[in-house]
Amino acid sequence: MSALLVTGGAGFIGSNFVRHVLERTTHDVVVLDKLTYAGNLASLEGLPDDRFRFVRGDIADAPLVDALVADLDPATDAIVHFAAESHNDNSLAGPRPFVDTNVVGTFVLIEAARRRDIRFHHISTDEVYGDLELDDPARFTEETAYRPSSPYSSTKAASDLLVRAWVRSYGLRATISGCSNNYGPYQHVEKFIPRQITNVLRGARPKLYGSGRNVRDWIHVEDHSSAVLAILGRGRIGETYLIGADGERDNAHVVEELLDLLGQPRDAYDLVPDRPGHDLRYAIDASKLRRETGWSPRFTDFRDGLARTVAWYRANESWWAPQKDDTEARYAELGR
Ligand code: NAD
Ligand code: TDX
Repeated sequence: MSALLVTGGAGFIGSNFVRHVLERTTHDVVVLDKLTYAGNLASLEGLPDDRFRFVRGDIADAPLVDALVADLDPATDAIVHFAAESHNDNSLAGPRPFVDTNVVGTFVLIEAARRRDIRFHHISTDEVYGDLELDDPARFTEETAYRPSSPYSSTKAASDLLVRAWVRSYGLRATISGCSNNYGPYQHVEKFIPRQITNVLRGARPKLYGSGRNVRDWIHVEDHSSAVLAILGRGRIGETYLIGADGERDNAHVVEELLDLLGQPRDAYDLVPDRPGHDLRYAIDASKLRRETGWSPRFTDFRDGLARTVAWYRANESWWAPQKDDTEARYAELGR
């Protein structure tokens, strides 16, 4: 492949993916991003002009999408689709943009891709499978039934089903990946790990929803990027691949580790009212991805990954400070 059209490339995972691709491959990259509250051009600073271009626009804008897709070569190029409204708490407070971007936006992209027969990779989430009991030995596989809980996860599930139908009905050359919770640099401070790090850096206490016992399966964002490249290179058309790095931790454990890394007592956090419908536990079995593509994660030491992430937020206050007050004002309205 020689060029990738990356939607949502100014967001957390998209910007990490773009940097990863430009550093490790010879692909050129065009980013299409609306620059919502979650998109940030500062996350794409310093990229090489001769291989990277940024276009501001909406994935639901069909004429714009068609024009960008017309520049792609079906023999060599691909669309990698990260753009989404991505935050569960926002989806509970106002679901409309989740339907517009995650469902309608994905529809516009796959229509453009199928007309020009462009290879398409759809970025999805483990949340489409709902949740697991804390003591259930099971993990999600590609065969697990869809059972999304939130407006966010239901719109991601809807977009997955559109992609699958376009593969079967129109022969769209697409793959789907469902990843577990990402952490690392350039993540918006509304999300769990950066919210708690930046709270402590500002002298406030971390805020744990409910009991703090909910479990997430953490993966470093660099490992997500390498997995997506592995699927683009070696994944089978029409297939879904789950991406995970065996990183199950409960939220209280994560906060205690962060407090320790930040030089605070491990119990210096507050419990706040729970998120409505809060999924209990996610856990991924990534054996299909490992078996079929040979991928394996590199950031397997979670405490070390957290320490690097803490160091990044310490060193980059100018990146996150502009988001922090608005984000905390939104949480204050929700009582969380
Ligand atoms: P993010 O919210 O940080 O970034 C989303 C980006 O999409 C932003 O730059 C935003 O401006 C852009 N965008 C939003 N609506 C758009 C539109 N209509 N047109 C064009 N651009 C638009 O999200 P993220 O955490 O980086 O997630 C990226 C993708 O990965 C999403 O599809 C998400 O569902 C998926 N995912 C995220 C995680 C995670 O832990 N964060 C885990 C699994 C899957
Ligand atoms: O302040 C907080 N306190 C807290 O206890 C916040 C913001 C979150 N939490 C809890 C809720 C979850 O159990 O931490 C866990 C992680 O929360 P989020 O960062 O909001 O992520 P989650 O809801 O698990 O969804 C994430 O992973 C899957 C991404 O936001 C999604 O885009 C992705 O699909």
